[in-house]
Amino acid sequence: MRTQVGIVGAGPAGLFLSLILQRAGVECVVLEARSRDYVESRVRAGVLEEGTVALMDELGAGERLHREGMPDPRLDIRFHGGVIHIDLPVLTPGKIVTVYGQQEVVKDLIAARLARGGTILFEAEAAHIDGLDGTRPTIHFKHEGRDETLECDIVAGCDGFHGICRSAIPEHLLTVYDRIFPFGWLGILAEARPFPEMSYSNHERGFALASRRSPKLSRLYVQCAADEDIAGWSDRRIWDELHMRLYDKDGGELFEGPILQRGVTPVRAYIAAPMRHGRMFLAGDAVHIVPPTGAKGLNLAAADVRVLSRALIEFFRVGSTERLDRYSDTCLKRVWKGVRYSNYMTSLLHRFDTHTPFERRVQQAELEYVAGSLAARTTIGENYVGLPFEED
Ligand code: FAS
Ligand code: PHB
Repeated sequence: MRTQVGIVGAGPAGLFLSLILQRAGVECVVLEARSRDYVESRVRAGVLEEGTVALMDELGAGERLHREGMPDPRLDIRFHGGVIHIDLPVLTPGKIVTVYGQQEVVKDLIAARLARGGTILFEAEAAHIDGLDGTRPTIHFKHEGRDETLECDIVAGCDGFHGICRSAIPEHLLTVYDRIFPFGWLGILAEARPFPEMSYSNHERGFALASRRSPKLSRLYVQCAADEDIAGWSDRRIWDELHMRLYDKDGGELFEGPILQRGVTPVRAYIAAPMRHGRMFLAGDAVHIVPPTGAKGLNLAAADVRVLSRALIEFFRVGSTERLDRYSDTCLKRVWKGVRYSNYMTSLLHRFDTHTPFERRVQQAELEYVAGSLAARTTIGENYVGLPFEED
């Protein structure tokens, strides 16, 4: 097989890229290791920035998002001193976020890609890539029991943190920045009336988050050990911890219900630079991971692809590599601001067993400061809704 852009991975990054390129008449093929059912049922992120919603609309894939997604004008931060309201219409006029599950985004993008005759090969696992330092890289992959190759002009590595593209870059050429937090998130999807507001909570027993997926589906998280064995968490224990950590003393706010899905996610910040090697360009989790506290993972993947697609379209239309040569630096500016915000929110809201009494008091003082400062609440608001894109 041959194409102009070989895209490895059908997560948000790969799918957004395929639709933008297809609209611009650039040929591309998406290779996805897992089945369509699998990628469409993976419960992950839930908060879409304004820019990500706009991209869905631009690609004509936003109809269900506007019908089923939940515009969210506020986020609350609970702590022993009370509740901090981050009111977006007041703090970031005209900008809000939309709550809409990542698996729904992936479903809409796959449907749009296939409806327009685009190619996505499912259960097609890329094994290795060669020729990256030339002009005709080749992706070697397995599909339907056969060894296949995809010759292309450009490889887009959108294969997530555990993919193969990043490791195709010689180690000595990559600079890695990494912070592994000493805890994880135990997340559940429950058939229960959700909390009215997106609510993050700092509690002495640990962090908790109350989000949602629909008026009848709750998405809830509690901080747990980084290597937590989920088998040690009965439904009762999960709900009890959520009630306590969300300061739901009389149990009147948090509704319980059947738990449909549960899992433990590590909390980590990871950035590899540069996001390019020869004819291969990395985007999304393939090259950066942000702690989920900032709800930035999916949105940064979309932002990378926004930059990469413009550069690729210019390359194929006029042969210029000027934008491609700037791709990594352009994206890393936004990535590091997303990491900064996610790191700040993670440090503000979680219980660190390694904290000294001094550090614990500073964390409490930070929460009290935010509670009393319009400027601090505005800073959180403007990062939460998504920083403006730096048009270049
Ligand atoms: P993805 O990982 O989504 O997609 C990569 C795709 O490449 C996958 O479909 C994979 O199957 C495929 N692939 C891998 N290797 C391949 C190969 N060799 N050949 C072909 N295909 C291959 N972000 C938030 O903002 N909020 C959250 O609450 C949140 N929760 C998360 C929970 C979990 C368990 C995980 C892992 C991540 C979570 N994230 C969250 C981050 C997440 O949403 C990512 O930021 C988002 O999926 C990034 O999208 P992609 O870069 O497309 O990577
Ligand atoms: C979610 O709804 O899954 C969600 C919301 C906010 C976050 C992380 C995840 O910071």
